[in-house]
Amino acid sequence: QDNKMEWWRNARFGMFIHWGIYSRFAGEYHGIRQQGAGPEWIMNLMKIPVQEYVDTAKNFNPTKYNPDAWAKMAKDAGMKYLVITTKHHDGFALFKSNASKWNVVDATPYGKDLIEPLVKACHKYGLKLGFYFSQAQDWVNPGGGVGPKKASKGYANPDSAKIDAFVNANNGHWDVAQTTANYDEFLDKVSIPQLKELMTNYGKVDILWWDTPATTNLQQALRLEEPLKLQPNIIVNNRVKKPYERGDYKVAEGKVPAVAELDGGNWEACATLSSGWGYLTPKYNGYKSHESLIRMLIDIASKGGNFLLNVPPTPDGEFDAGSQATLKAFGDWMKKYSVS
Ligand code: JFZ
Repeated sequence: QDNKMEWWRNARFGMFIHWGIYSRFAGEYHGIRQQGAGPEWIMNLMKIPVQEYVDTAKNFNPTKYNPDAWAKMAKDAGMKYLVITTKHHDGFALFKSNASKWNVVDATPYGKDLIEPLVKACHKYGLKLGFYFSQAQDWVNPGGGVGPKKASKGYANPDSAKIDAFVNANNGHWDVAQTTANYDEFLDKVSIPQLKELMTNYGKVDILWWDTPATTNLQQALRLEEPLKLQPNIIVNNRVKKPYERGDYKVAEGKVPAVAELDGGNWEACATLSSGWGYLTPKYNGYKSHESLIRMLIDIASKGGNFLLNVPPTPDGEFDAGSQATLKAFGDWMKKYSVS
């Protein structure tokens, strides 16, 4: 194994954070519950028009954001690294970006970079730092990928028949604003410049976590990987393009592989502690039992993998009571039984 993988191969447990504009919807649009995937998919699955979605950022003001508290809770739970959605599929950057105004500094009243203070907090508590970055899907910046072609299913939008016709005619795009550039232009103007920003402006970055490559081909993947040369020891997962054959480690999602499926390679399993990767309003949320999550960690650790456990912050920037209780249960268990 190369050297840069050493900390990762011993880490075992990390915190995943899905946070963004979708957290404000919390699984509902015009009072109707979103279905079909996690609440971070609401813009796509309910075909929210680009301008309308962008306008909701005027109410994104996470004044309770306390990255020091997040990092401390991760540390106390026994976690060794933290991976945050610097940008999810809705294209909203949680960092200051010169490549697109669709970022927390330019588009919200909060007006401050959310990533920078979290980086500091990770350093303070000795956590390795990972950036999740949706390199291909971007539903706001023109030319971004939109994922599988999915109809609106007729809920929430009075124009749904029209929208579905548009979706079918435009490769899954549901808003004309998404179609004013092609994917290569999007990569050159938005995705690659933002990767450069992430690789330049936050000191040492330990992980880049790619997701849902959509139509990315090898030539495009190589271009996306170029900015990562600015971080010689960075570790990447295997989702930069399909088939998932590039990267330093494999991600198993949702289920832990059986012993017979292990091939000796580096792997990570990710799962969320509640009912969605993004925040859900309490009436829809359900927390997995502490016992089942601790057993999952044991299972993963015993097979040499890492467990990236997702905690969904509220739109105000807090971990809710259910999330905090789960993290505390891990911390208590670690104190009782951990050997290190
Ligand atoms: C992706 C995202 O679409 C989702 O919102 C979340 O961020 C999750 C962690 O990653 O969803 C996926 C990606 C890959 C698989 C399944 C869901 N997969 O390989 O089985």
